[in-house]
Amino acid sequence: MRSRRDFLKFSALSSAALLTPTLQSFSFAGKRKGNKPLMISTWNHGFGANAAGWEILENGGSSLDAVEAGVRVPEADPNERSVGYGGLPDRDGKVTLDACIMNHEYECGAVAFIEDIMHPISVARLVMEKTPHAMIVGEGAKQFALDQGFKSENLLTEKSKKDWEEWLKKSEYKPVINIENHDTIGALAIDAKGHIAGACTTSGAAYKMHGRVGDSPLIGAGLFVDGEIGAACATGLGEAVIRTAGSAMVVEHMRNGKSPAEACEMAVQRIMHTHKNKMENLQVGFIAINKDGEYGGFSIRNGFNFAVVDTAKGNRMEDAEFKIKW
Ligand code: SD4
Repeated sequence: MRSRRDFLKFSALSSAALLTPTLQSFSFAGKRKGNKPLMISTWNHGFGANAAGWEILENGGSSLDAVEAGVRVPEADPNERSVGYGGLPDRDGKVTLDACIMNHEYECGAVAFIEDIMHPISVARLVMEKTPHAMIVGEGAKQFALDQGFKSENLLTEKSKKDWEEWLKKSEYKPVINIENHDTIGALAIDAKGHIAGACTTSGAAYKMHGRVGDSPLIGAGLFVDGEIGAACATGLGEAVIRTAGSAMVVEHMRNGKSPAEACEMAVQRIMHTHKNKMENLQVGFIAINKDGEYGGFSIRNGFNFAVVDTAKGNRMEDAEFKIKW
């Protein structure tokens, strides 16, 4: 964690940059080029997600199937404390999940504040494919999932329950983001046909208020796909991403000719500008890909990494570029 001195040092150094209105031309992020098909996924758990997605992509399958299969891996893993089964609960001890998915044809589906369903991403996909709606929340989302044959199951593991009970002793209301290296999983892929898709799923901020929904299930905030341009997804403090329509902004920067990494950096820059009085411990990261198979990631602070898989180099972890050292 940064000391107050570092924080002041950072503030003095960066306030001029944060206040300049010329953010459009301010970019340091490098270019990273993969080849198609390609999949990238957030954080260390992105590695397992990529492995599952890659089985589909290398056999000629669709990017939509790949991202869904990919993010189902951490959703089902009780050791991933920020996604699906085993996710940390809200302050009332309830595990409530948010997810969304989008294909290359501007079709999307989302669920938010859903309980007892291990794979919200697959429910989100069915919202997209089987309903005229884009998003269903809470009890309605659970009912829809049950009607579609999903099982109701307790997602609060003993370990997450213990941690929550420990938290209750102080009940300090500070939604915790980026605990260790486990967080929201966002996955983006481009398949052999050149179709792009994305998926994002999370248990949200640990010990959040009951009913709180973050950016992750919100199309345009946690995820955005434009089949003609590229795709982006976000991780970090959802409120900051919502306030800036983060992922949609990344895609718009790519539309205007920026590389994925540059576009992510510009969105990070915008968040830093709009949150200049709320920067303490603020972390947000984006990953993005474009139609040409370029990809990139950028975060406010160091520590954000993502997995990349393609035929040239296989599955590997890469660090995102960043603006501030913790
Ligand atoms: C949220 N963006 O609910 C999610 C949490 C997250 O890194 O991504 N943390 O705000």
